[in-house]
Amino acid sequence: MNFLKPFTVLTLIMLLFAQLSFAQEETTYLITDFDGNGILPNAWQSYGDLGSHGVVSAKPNSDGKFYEQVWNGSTDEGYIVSQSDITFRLIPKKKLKDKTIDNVFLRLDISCGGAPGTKINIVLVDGPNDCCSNDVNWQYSFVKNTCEWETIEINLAEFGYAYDPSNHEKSININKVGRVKIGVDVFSGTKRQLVQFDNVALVVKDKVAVTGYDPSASIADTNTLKNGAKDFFVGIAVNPSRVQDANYSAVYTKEFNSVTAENAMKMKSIFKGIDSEGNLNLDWTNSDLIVDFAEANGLNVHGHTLIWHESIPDFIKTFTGTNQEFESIIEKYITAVVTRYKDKVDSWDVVNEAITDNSSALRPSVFLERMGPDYVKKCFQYARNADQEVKLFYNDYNLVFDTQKQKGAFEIIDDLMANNLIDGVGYQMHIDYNFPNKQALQTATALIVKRKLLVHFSELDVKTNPKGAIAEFTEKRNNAQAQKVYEVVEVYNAIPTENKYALTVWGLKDDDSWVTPRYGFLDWPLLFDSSFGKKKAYAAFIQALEK
Ligand code: 9MR
Repeated sequence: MNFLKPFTVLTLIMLLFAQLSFAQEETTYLITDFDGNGILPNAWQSYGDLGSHGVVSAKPNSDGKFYEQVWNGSTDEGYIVSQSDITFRLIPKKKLKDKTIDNVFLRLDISCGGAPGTKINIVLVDGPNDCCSNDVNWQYSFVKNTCEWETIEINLAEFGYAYDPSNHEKSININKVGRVKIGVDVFSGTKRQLVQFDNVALVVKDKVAVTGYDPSASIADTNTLKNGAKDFFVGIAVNPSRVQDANYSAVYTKEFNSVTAENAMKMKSIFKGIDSEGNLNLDWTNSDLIVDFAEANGLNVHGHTLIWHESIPDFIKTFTGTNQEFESIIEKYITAVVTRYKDKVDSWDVVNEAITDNSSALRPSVFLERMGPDYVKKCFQYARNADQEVKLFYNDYNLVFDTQKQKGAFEIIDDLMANNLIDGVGYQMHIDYNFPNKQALQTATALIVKRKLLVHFSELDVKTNPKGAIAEFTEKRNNAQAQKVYEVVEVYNAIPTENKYALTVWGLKDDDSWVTPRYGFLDWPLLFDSSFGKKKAYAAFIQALEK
């Protein structure tokens, strides 16, 4: 047993005493302590490798007093979840009836036994199988940076979906906790990684301490988003009609110091045709309006986006010339746009959303088809040739939690870095009020920071009604959204200054958002309500900056 263990046990005893004096506030269920010969209390049923009497020293180096899981990594870097290595399972026998997801916590002692930086997944399985079919698999990922034993406590509400993205919209029904299996799963890695754990418990709290966003704190009207952000831009997605509308432009210029054209700088808006000599017909009306507005008001411009499979004019989709001609047209297009806005646009999303969902492969597109798998690199090279100063970004969605897509994206990014063609990565933050969790945001952000690239949290909006379950914006969702915004801003603000670029909100008012028309459910995803009123999410943004 690790020499630190007695302290952990002591801490637990103290915690138990503390619980006694506040018995009505916290109830610990189903604790399992492997010191006691791995005996499982009646409340737990073991499953899988544990055998019928609790822990078996099935793994090397385990003394049987805590449970140990070892991964002898052989792959490049920790992206792959080894499902076969989920060997620890406890099935609570007792159902936790009438407890909401907000007040049930998983508590456990954990150590990484000598490999700091070990990535850990804890998995909840709500269903009959171990993995995937018919199950709802929820996952909580974090990186353990020190290997001292520590007691961690995770709100079950912070678990995100694991293996099956179609479970994304499902919630954990706490009345089903009786069928939840808890697994600890070690991410693969280049070196041997190890996780040890003990004293696993489900804790039900009557009162949940508020961390993060404080709904009772008021924000002075003189505060603004941009003033709170000391070392990065706070951006807003705009469009031509709104920059000309005094109600909007007043808020844009008061609160924000950077703009992104929501649609006006996409290929479909600018590229109108090709004449018989191969000259491009480009319409700058809308893009100029936005760039001029930014210039007149001293705002930064982030360009969005040169190449995106969803914004292609028909004549490009159906182009009948040779591949060589196609490529030359794309080069001309990128060169023309970047050149026109040289010294005016500070940064470009060069290629947007190039990777297929839940996969590391390039998304099928006319660009891939006509220019080959190197098309991303070619486009970045054209942009770089046109302007050596402008910052070049790769931008995509779900990169925080779609580990396959993340892997594919960083393969591209690493290749671009090797060729000195990229300055930053945009994580589109189209997220939900309860997903992804803060830890996942931090872990994914660290992947950009460690590469010394700029981080753009682009396209922030926080869905409050992803399943269409509510008909009006409830106070509970309002607070939950504010808490999620708080976490996003907190994570962004904590990254080193040299890696910061911008945090961009994808629209001003709830009723302006693309979310409701796209998903067909009424939603309230932004920082301002439909009357330009500041929402709790707005206050949370500022609070997180003041922390
Ligand atoms: O918000 C944009 C919406 O108004 C457009 O109709 C749509 C198609 O051009 O694009 C939306 O913005 C997308 C962004 O450009 C790229 N990431 C996903 C965004 C939401 O769909």
